[in-house]
Amino acid sequence: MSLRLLTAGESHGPELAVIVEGVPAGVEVDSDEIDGQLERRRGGYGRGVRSTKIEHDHAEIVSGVSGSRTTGAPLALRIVNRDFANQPSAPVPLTTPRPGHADLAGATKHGHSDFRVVRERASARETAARVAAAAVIRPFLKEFGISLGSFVVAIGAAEMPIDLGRFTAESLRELAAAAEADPVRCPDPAASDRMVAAIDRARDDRQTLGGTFVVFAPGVPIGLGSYTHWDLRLDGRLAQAICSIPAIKGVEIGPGFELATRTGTEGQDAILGSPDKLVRGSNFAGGVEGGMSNGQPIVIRAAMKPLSSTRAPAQSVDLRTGLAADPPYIRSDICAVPAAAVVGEAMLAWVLAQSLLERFGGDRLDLDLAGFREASANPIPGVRG
Ligand code: EPS
Repeated sequence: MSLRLLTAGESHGPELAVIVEGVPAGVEVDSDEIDGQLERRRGGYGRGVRSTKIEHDHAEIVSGVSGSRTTGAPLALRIVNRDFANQPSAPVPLTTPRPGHADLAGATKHGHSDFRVVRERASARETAARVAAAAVIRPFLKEFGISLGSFVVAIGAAEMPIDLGRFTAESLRELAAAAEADPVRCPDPAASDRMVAAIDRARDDRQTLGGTFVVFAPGVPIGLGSYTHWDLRLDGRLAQAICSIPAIKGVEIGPGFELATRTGTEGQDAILGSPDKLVRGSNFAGGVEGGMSNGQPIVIRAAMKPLSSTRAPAQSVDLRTGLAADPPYIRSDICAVPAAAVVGEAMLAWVLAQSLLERFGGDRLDLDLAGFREASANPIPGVRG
């Protein structure tokens, strides 16, 4: 069974629509949990007035649930855009494409002369739909012992020190718990203060800031994904999913870029212990070996570019007049890295759920879990354990 997600809706249209297909029957659905995830995504220091003051995202479940459990039929959800009510009835067309946005390529591709049409769908507002969909599937992952978390590592030049290959499930969970209460979702208080100050400076300078964040998942069973074909490799799928978040320009599995500077021996995660309890000396692989989960926490770092809408002037051309022009400033966030980290969790959840269902599923949660327990009890035929 494959798990599929479709989203529809424009940033300032009446609502976002979500269809989730392929969730096994019997998964608990908690509307408050879904809204809680939406709330996490909406926040973070540096967000603009839209996210902080106008929207109060709520996902209404339209189908696919009976009582409080999934039925196996597609789920439909809707998230109303409160800002729709504030939209002018005759909006001014946008004819000067903004560098860094989808404006120019999107309008050229589809033949639009008003870039607003492109902007409306390209907006990161769409990620609310993804977070709602992932919130539906997170309880399914929990049944298999998989948890998820995230924290912000850098905003602009303000950075917390990390050692990506040495995190344990416990240390990751502690960092994520500390991040939850922090305005920029950074678990290091001194770094967080520097990040907040950097966002304030950027606002004063009419600038925006990007940054990096870590998303992780402990408890992932061995063998999700596959070494047998390129498009089944888990790391490739994870990179695609994370890179599909607007403004993400870099994805690293474990300390991928640092690994490139090491020797083969220095980059290995030693296999230690005995056949009945194998342990690994480190997690430089970020939880993926040979395109498959290896039982270690999945650890990913992603890089987000600074948002391209700046109050400071930008260079462009008004395509009506052909003259050089500063594109109009259209309201934006100063920094959305904390929100992107929450979306990163959603994308990680999604890929893991897809991979789990490919391996164990999935029409019925109880049968999926039975297959999972059997596989866990019989790891490698003929090997002591
Ligand atoms: C976004 C621009 C801002 C953000 C928006 C994403 O909205 P607006 O253009 O209405 O000011 O606040 O994000 C959200 C509303 C959201 O819920 O994430 C953009 O252009 O991508």
